[in-house]
Amino acid sequence: MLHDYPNSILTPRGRPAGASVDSWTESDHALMRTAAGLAWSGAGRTGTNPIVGSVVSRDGRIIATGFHGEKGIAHAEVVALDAAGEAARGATLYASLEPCAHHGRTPPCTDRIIAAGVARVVIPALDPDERVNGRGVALLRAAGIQVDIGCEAGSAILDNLGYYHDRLGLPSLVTIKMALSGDGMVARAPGRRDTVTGEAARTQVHALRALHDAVLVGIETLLADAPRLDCRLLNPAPDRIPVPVVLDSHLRTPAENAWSRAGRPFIVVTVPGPAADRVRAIEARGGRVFTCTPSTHGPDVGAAVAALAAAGLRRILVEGGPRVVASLVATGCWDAAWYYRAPVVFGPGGVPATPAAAPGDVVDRVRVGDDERVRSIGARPLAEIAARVRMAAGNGGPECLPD
Ligand code: AOF
Ligand code: ZN
Repeated sequence: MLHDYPNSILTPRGRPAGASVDSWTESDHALMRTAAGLAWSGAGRTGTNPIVGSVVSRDGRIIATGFHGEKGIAHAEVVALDAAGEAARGATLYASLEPCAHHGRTPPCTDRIIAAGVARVVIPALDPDERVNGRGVALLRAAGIQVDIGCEAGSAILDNLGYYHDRLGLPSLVTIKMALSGDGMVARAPGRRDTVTGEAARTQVHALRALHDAVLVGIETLLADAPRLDCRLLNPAPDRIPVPVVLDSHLRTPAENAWSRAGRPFIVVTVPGPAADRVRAIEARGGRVFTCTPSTHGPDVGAAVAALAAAGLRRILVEGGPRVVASLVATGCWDAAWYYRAPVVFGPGGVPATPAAAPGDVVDRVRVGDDERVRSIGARPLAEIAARVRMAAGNGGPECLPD
């Protein structure tokens, strides 16, 4: 059994009708996971909106599915209900976010769900958007629909963590991604570039990149791997790709690199007193140089995250190397970790991942192709999100959270 504290912290207590918190069925879990998985088809095309997926089901079987494909167009629930047609009457609707209750670019999903005659709605957690935040649930319940909250909550919140950060006014999102071998190595030897995970995991990482504003690596990773840090495996392509960022105290970043050749802007974060000719060379090729306070090894990562936020880059994905990740974890400056472990052995000469396992509270563990993905959440977002959702719950919204 997984350690499921983050999935349970947002679980409802004393729901008015139907199941208690302990009685999510395997089918509820599976269908919610399907809805959440569908949401990723919109990654990188929903702008500041969340990614949302939805499933209409009867007797545990899927009748129709939908996802929010693009900012400004139909929401996931509406797509799924359109596809279901009359079959939605009396069915259960799973949505990976609380259905909206407001007129935005599209009419409220709650109206559509009520009109369709859905009998039960299952969601992981409330929408933190203040226009919704419990109102969706209240409207559905007032129309006699059974609404069950909390299924796969931790996983759904992790999928949309950047959105939760934005809407709750939390500081920058720092996500750590690590790809490691079965024996905990990121490469077979120092300075080497080794493919670790399979195609499915790599594609998923490209979708994860599409949900971030910047992808950050240390200079050693840049010099060893020359990573492109783009989203080329996604089809259709996202609206925009994240800005590559390198932590580099001695400005060893080649001005001529994969990003400058592709005409992509990039950022080099260094420490005070950089060599003026190096700065000029980097700037001439479309790079920007940020100067931040130093720490033991290179620029202070917390200061780098703050400098990126000041430049409008608030969702940061950190893709290595081990030293950068270790310093983020040591300083508590991280929110989520995605660890992909591949079934290969690199041996004792390899470069160890640090930390060797996902830090913090494990939220979920799934197979992605031949690899295993373990996701965890840090104390910062968990405490904040739980507190904020609890506040909304006490404010005329649904009863929702354990004390
Ligand atoms: C849902 N299902 O699929 C999505 C929701 O700009 P708009 O009109 O699309 O509204 C965006 C807000 O709607 C967003 O902040 C969030 O509250 C909700 N997004 N809700 O029921 C969806 N994408
Ligand atoms: Zn909606």
